[in-house]
Amino acid sequence: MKCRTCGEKAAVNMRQHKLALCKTHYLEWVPQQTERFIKKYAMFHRHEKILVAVSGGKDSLSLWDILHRLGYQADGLYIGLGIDEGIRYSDESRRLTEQFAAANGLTLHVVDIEKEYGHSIPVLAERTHRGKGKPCAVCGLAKRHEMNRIARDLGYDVLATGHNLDDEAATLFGNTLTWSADYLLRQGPVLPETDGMARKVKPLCRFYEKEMTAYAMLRGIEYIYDECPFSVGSQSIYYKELLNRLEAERPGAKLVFYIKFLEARQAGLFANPQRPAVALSACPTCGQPTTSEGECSFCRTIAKSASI
Ligand code: Q46
Ligand code: ZN
Ligand code: ZN
Repeated sequence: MKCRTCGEKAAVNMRQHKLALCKTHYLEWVPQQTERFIKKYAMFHRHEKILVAVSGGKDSLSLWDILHRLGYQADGLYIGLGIDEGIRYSDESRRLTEQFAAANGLTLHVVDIEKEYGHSIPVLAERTHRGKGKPCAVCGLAKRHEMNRIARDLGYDVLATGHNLDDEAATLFGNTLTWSADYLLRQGPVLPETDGMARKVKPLCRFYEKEMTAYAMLRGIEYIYDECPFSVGSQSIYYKELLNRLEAERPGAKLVFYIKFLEARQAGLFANPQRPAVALSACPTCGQPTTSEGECSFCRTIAKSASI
């Protein structure tokens, strides 16, 4: 295979795009495409301050790297979950994130859940009996809460996460199997800001996971190879495997599934004009918007963990 741009030996062959590129041209193509998606979906402007949620994995570190290379003002946020499971998962992912920030002269904010709220994520989950043996429900709640808190308190305009096409297609597949209209309506490259909640964007949502792996490797980014130990056996991994089987037979199927959904959503397919808007009020403890009458679910979880 030859690079389409220069004719040299290709380093990456993307059957899904019928495109092969050498290392140099691949490392140019990825930021160019990202910039195109940022503009196409109106994610953010040059003057806006971006907070990138970084986990130490290939997607979020690559996203930070790309935004930095494109000249955006992007700082990082690492949330220490306190997950060990015999592989020092959180310690190692934090080390790699800090190493990346230092090597590139970037600003990184670190929030340690245990220091901030008294317990690590696995302990919080255990003490509050949320999540049937897995801490993922509490983890997701805490990550969303902390990302919003830091974005609001430190004055960021937008919060960027490293979700790739495989993540988005798997979520979409799950939501479609159950026709979860509310989730379908909210899923997309941009979730607009609401009172007290930062805008959320996913600049990598149209890149295949393997494209991000290739980017991280060709850029020499050192990232944590292990997935979070609690992700083993999750529904989203199962959906990703199913979609990969489809993709193997029909290259590009995953991308078409996602893009056609975005077009259908844009055309109003999932909007229900009769549905009343959900009323939100400010949590009396943290101030973040919530659908509950009193405290938000995160503050209730923290209060419960302290009372046991
Ligand atoms: S939710 Fe669950 Fe993830 Fe949290 S505990 Fe690990 S697998 S990190 S995306
Ligand atoms: Zn080339
Ligand atoms: Zn709250």
